[in-house]
This record gives sequence, structure tokens and C-alpha cells, in this order.
Amino acid sequence: MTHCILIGAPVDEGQRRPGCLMGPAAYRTAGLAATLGALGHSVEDRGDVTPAPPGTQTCANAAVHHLPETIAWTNALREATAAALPDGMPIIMGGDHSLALGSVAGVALHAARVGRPQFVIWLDAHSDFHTVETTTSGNLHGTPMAYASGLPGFDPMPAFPNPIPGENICMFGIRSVDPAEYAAMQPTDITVNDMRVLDEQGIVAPLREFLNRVRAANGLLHVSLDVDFLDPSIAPAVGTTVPGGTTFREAHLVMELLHESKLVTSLDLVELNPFLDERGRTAKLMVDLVGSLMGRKVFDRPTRSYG
Ligand code: HAR
Ligand code: MN
Ligand code: MN
Ligand code: MN
Repeated sequence: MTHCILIGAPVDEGQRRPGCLMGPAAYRTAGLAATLGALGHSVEDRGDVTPAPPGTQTCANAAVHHLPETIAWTNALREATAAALPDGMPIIMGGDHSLALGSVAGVALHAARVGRPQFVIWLDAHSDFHTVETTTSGNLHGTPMAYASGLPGFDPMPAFPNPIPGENICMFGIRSVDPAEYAAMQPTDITVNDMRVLDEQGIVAPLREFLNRVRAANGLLHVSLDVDFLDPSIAPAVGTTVPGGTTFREAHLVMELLHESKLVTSLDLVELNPFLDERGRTAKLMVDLVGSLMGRKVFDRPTRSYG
């Protein structure tokens, strides 16, 4: 059983549509703690993180907004995530995806302390591979994977502790990539399982292949789940809907396979905008997906072997 540590990250500044700051409250209302408890896990809710007052950092890209606020969140969430990892499995309840600038950096700090490599599974419609310099929307929720990869172009930000090699990053569900992101990803070894890959191969084989690599390296595995990984028809509560997302069963299957792997050590839940939800259905679906990730099953299956 796992000690689950809930960390509220009511981050709204990484994009322009108000509402993500209500995400942590929505996950609590939808019963995330009770869902985990019913599966036999212990749960500790550390409350919402409070960032330090923002500084006065600026950058050359005039489109960028809320840079000092984002830096303050990054620092606070990096420390909160790194502090939680020795005690259990942090579940960071967002908040927009800019929170991953901090959570993934926190895992990097912990990984360096314990001498294990860091792996990331990015479940998202978007690659979030802009830098502070290349983003044209100026929305910093579109940058955390480039930051974690150690790309230049993040000058005003604190340096990422220990950049993650591309072969340790695997994306699923991708179907919206800007030209600058595409160009920046070309020289990397990141595995981009876009929706076309999932259409052709299904989600099982590419996921197993990556999980086998995590296991072989004794890696820490961070999962970042963006609501827009899901098709908007089942998950409307997100500001950046993109048609053609994963189905209910594809998403649960990912979570079930992740559970079976026993490899996941931290989790982000991002981009939920409760103001856009329909009677809490997206919040409830996200909580149900966490349930599958943490071991809920309808039928006992023999554990599959890996490796
Ligand atoms: N690439 C676009 C931009 O930078 C859209 C980014 C949207 N990101 C998220 N998170 N919603 O994945 O503005
Ligand atoms: Mn604001
Ligand atoms: Mn995202
Ligand atoms: Mn997204």
C-alpha cells in the first residue's frame, strides 16, 4: 500500500482562462482522498501550497505573462514535491500545467539525492515544449517539458536541477504541437506517441516498452496527466480542448497498466478548470482515473510479467 500525499497547487497564471485555481478544491470535493483510502492506501493532505510573493523578473518575449508568479510557483512546488517524496507518493492537484515546472524539478532534486534516474510520462494533447523565448501565446503552461529537458531559453527561471535525457521522456496523446515545439523536439530522443501512433498500435505496446526501460534502470517515474489527454466529449472541463483525444477505456487502460507496473512514484493532475465542468463529471473522471492508477479493478487478473 502507498502513502499518498495530496498537494494542492491552485495555479492559474500559466494560461489565460480563469478557473484552474479551483482544481484542488474540485478534487477534494470529488472524493480523491476517500477513493484512495477505499483502496487501502493511507492519505495525507498537505493542503494548498502558498508561493512566496512574486519578484520582478522580466524576459525579452513580450508575449509572456505572469513570469514572476510562475517563478514563485516553480520554487514553491519544487520544494514541496521534493520534500514529500521521501515520505510517500506526491499527488499534485492542479492548477494549470505550469505547475509541472516545479513538480518535475522537485522530482529531479529527489532523484539526485537518492541516486536514481528520472523518467516522465506526459499524458497530454500538447507537447508543452516551448521555451520562455519561443512561446507565441505567452502561456507558460506550454513550457514544462522543454524546461525539464534543459533547453536554453529559460534564463529568468531557476536552472532545472538535473535535466532529463530525452530517452527518459515518453509522451502519449499528442495532437497539437506548434512549429517551434516541433523543431525543438527534433534533435531529442523523446518518444512522442501521438494519437496516430495510438490509432495504429494501441496504447499497450508503446507503454509497456517504456515501462520496461524504467524498470531496467530502477528509475523514478513521474506521471503528468493533463485533462486534455482525454477526448473533450468525456472531459469538457479544460480551457484547451482538442478533438480526437483518448477514450474512457484507453485512459483507464493506461492507468491500469501503470498500476500493474508498480513503477509510478509521483503524479500531477493538471488543467482541470471546474468552472467549465458539467456537474463535476470531469473532476469525477479524473478521480476515477487516479483510482485505476492506484489499484482499483473490477476483476482479478494475473499480474502480467515485464522485462
Ligand atoms: N502550444 C500552445 C501554446 O503554447 C498550447 C499549449 C497548451 N498547453 C496546455 N497544456 N494546455 O498542455 O500556447
Ligand atoms: Mn492572473
Ligand atoms: Mn499540458
Ligand atoms: Mn494540454
